[in-house]
Amino acid sequence: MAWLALYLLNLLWAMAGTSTQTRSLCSVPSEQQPWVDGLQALMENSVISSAYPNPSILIAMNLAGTYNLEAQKLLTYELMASDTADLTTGQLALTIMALTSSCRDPGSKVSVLQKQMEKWAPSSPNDQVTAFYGPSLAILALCQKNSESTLPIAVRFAKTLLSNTSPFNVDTGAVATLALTCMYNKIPVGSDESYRALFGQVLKNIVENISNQIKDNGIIGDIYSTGLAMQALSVTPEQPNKKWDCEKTMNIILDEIKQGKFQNPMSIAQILPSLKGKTYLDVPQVTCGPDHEAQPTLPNYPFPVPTSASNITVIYTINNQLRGVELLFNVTIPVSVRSGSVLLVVLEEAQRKNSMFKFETTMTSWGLVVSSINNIAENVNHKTYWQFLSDKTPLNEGVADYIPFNNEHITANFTQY
Ligand code: B12
Ligand SMILES: *[C@@H]1O[C@H](CO)[C@@H](O)[C@H](O)[C@H]1NC(C)=O
Ligand SMILES: *[C@@H]1O[C@H](CO)[C@@H](O)[C@H](O)[C@H]1NC(C)=O
Ligand SMILES: *[C@@H]1O[C@H](CO)[C@@H](O)[C@H](O)[C@H]1NC(C)=O
Ligand SMILES: *[C@@H]1O[C@H](CO)[C@@H](O)[C@H](O)[C@H]1NC(C)=O
Repeated sequence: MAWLALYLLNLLWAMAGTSTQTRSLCSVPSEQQPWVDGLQALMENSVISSAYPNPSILIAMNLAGTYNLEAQKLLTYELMASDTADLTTGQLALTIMALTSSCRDPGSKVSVLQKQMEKWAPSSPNDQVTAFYGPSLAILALCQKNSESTLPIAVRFAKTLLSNTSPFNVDTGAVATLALTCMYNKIPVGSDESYRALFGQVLKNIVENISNQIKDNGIIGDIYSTGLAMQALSVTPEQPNKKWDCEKTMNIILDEIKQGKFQNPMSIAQILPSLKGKTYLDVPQVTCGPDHEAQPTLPNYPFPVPTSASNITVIYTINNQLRGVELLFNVTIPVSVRSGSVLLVVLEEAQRKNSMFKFETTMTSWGLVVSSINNIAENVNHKTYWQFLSDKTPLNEGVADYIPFNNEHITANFTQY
C-alpha cells in the first residue's frame, strides 16, 4: 500500500512539475543541426586546452548531452576540487549547478552559498542592475537545492530588484527570470498568496523589459544576451504583452553562428541550451549514466579565417578623463597589424611601439579582460573599468575575439559602471 501511495505521489509531483513549466522553445531545423553539433564540439574541445575550469561549459554540455566524455570528466573533477573561498557568489552558484548537472553532490558548497546570500545586500538602490547577475544565479542554484529555505532570501532579492532604478540589462533580467520562475514554481502549497503576487509582479516587470529589447530581426538585447533571454521567455509564467517569435530569433542566431560569431566557448555555453530546447531550470533533471548514444562523427566547420596576408591600420586611443584618478591622458597611435588579427594584437603592437600603451590582462570565463592600461587598473570597489569602443560605439566582444577593420578607430576609455 505504501508503495502505491508513493507512486501516486510521484506521479502527482511529476505532473505538477510539467504543468507549471511552459515549454515554448522552438527547435533548430534538422538540416541545420550539424551547425549546432559543430558548435558543441568546439565548446567541449576547449576544455582540455583551458586552464580555467568553466562551470557554464559543464552545464551546457550536460544539458545538451555530452559528446566528449573526457572533457566532461575532467571538468567535473576540477570543479569538485575547487575551493569555495576563491569563488564569487555567482561562480559558486554556477559550480553548484554544474556539479548537479553531472549528478555529483555539491556538498558543503550549498550551505556556503546559502550563508553568503543570507548576508547579501545591494550597496544602493541605484546600483547597476548587472550587480544582480551573480545573486540571480545564486537564487537559482539555491532554489534547485532547497526552495523552502531559499524563500526568505528570494523575497528580499525580489523586493530589492523591484526598487532598483538603473537601466535594464537583458542578460541580468534573463537570469533573474530563471531564478524567480524556479521560486514561483515551488511556492509551497497552501502558503500565503503574497509570495505568488510578489514573484509574479517582478517577473511581469522583467519580462516586459526583455520584450522591449526584442529587435525587428529577432535579436534580444544583443546577440550574446539572446541565448539567456530565450531561456527566460520560454519558462516564465508571465508572458509579455507583445508575443515573441521564437523561430525568427532562432533563424537569426543560426545566421550569426554561420558567420563565426559564436567561437568563444563561453558564448557557446550561453547559447547552446536554447538551441537544444533546454534551460537552466532543467539542471536538476539531467539523467547521468554510461548509456550514452553513440558518438556522432562531428563535423568540423571551417569558420572564416583571415585570407589576406596584407596589413591594415588601426587607430588606437587610450583615454583616461576620470576625475579622482591622478594620471589623466588622451593619446592616440596608428598601429599596423595583419588583416584579420584580433584587437589584442593591436594592443600588443601599440605597447611594443610606445611604453605608454602598456597593458595587463586577467583571465575570466569569457577569456582575457584588459584590466590595466598605462598603470591605471580597473577596480570593483570604484566600479571602474576599461571600456572598448569603435568610434563612439561600445564593442560587444572582448579584445581576444574582436577583429578590427582597416582604418577603424578603437578607443579604450577608463570609465564607470
Ligand atoms: C557585469 C558585466 C560586466 C562588468 C564586469 C565587472 C563587474 N563586477 O560587474 C563590466 C562592466 C566591467 C564589463 C565589461 C565588459 N563587458 Co561585460 N558583462 C557583464 C555581464 C552582464 C555579467 C557578468 C557576470 O557577472 N557574470 C557572473 C559571474 C559569476 O561570472 P564570471 O565569469 O566570474 O564573470 C566575470 C566575467 O563575465 C567578466 N566579464 C564581464 N564582461 C566581460 C567581457 C569580456 C570580453 C571578458 C573577457 C570578460 C568579461 O567579469 C565578470 C566579473 O568578474 C555579462 C553578461 C553575460 N551574459 O555573461 C556581460 C558580458 C560578458 N560583457 C560583454 C562585453 C562585450 C564587455 C566589454 C568588452 C564591453 C566593452 N565594450 O568594453 C567589457 C570588457 C572590456 C575589457 N576591459 O576587456 C559581453 C561579452 C560578449 C562576448 N562575445 O565576448 C557580455 C556577454 C554582455 C553581452 N550580452 O554582450 N562587463
Ligand atoms: C522594467 O520596466 C518597468 C516599467 O514597465 C520599470 O518600472 C522597471 O524599473 C524596469 N526595470 C526592471 C529591472 O524591471
Ligand atoms: C582626445 O583626443 C582626441 C584627438 O586626439 C580628441 O578628438 C578628443 O576630443 C580628446 N578627448 C578628450 C576628452 O580630451
Ligand atoms: C604588419 O603587421 C605585423 C603584426 O601583425 C607587424 O609586425 C608588421 O610590422 C606589420 N608590417 C608593416 C609593414 O607595418
Ligand atoms: C569616457 O569616460 C568618461 C569618464 O567616465 C566619460 O565621461 C566619457 O563620456 C566617456 N567617453 C565615451 C566616448 O564613452
